[in-house]
Amino acid sequence: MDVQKIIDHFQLNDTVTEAEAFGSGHINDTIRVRFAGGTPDVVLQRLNTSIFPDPEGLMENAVHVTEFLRRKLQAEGGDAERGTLTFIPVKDGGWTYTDEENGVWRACYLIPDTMSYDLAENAEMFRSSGAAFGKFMADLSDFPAETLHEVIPDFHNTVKRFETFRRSLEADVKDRAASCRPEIDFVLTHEGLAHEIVDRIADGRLPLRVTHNDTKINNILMDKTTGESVCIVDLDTVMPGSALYDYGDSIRFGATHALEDETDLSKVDVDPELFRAYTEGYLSTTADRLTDEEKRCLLTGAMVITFETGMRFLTDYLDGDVYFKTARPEHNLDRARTQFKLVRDMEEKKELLEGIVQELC
Ligand code: GN1
Ligand code: MG
Repeated sequence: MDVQKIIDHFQLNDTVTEAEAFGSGHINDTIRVRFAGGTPDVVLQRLNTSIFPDPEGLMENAVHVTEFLRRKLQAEGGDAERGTLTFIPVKDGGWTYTDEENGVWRACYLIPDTMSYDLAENAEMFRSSGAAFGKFMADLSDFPAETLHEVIPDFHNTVKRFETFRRSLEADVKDRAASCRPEIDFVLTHEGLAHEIVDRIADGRLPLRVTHNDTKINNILMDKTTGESVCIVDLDTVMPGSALYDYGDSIRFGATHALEDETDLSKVDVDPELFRAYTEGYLSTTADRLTDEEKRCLLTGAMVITFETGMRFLTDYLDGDVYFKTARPEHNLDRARTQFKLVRDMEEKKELLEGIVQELC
């Protein structure tokens, strides 16, 4: 791939000196680009267009959201340069460049002196990420939701995700079902969980908000020196959704000391202290906005999204690994197993975790 040729289509006029793979996303390809002539480093990404069929719509969302957040940051005297992403326009107009092989590219400036973590280094870092994701939602509370493109319809509709799982199980195109019976049974016996949030949204007990929808801690850039949250990234799935999925997704990914694809399940459990830290941080920026029902359902949100994510990994395993990037044959199955182990652990620690939520609310 000729990175210089791609870069030349963006409003950047400089010579590329280095291009290296960057980050740990499961969907898009990400490259960090350095330049000879003083242009700050750029993050270049090829979007996965089978998952994101409307990349220009996706980019309109991302640009609109970052501009909105930048204005808010400026108004409150924050660091607007580091606090939001700055996307780079394409010379011919728009925000994406399509190459000869139909690869769709977008670019933004890298935010200096920051890094992202796949696991929180300590409770303080996790608390700070909770405050940042909470603030993101709070800042977007007056964003015009009706202008957003729905990039992936029913993204966190757990009931539909369950139906998709069942279809994949029936088709069993790779003959893999026999090798993951315990995981399949886990999903089938937890069908009720799929309804917990979807049904409450449907009958109005829970509100829709503009949410991030992919609140893994590695989607926050942290200051390299202080460990403070600087900027929220990966705005690809910003859409109307439930606050509970955002809160829950952070807990699923970060309130444990194990990676999402850990194969030693004895290491996979929820650490109540990390759970407390995130909840504290999150409520510090959202407590005055969340409804009583949302507060009551926080732990449920964590259980539902963890179940949903495990079910998505297992569905992809049954489908033959066509959605998430994998690095080994049973990668998706390993990921599904960690998620179900976490759900089981949350069930076991339910009283303790509910107690923490109630104490903090
Ligand atoms: C995907 O690409 P990445 O790593 O930001 C996925 C999320 C999952 C996550 C699981 C568009 O996110 O929904 O929760 O993997 N993104 C999409 O790690 O499906
Ligand atoms: Mg993502």
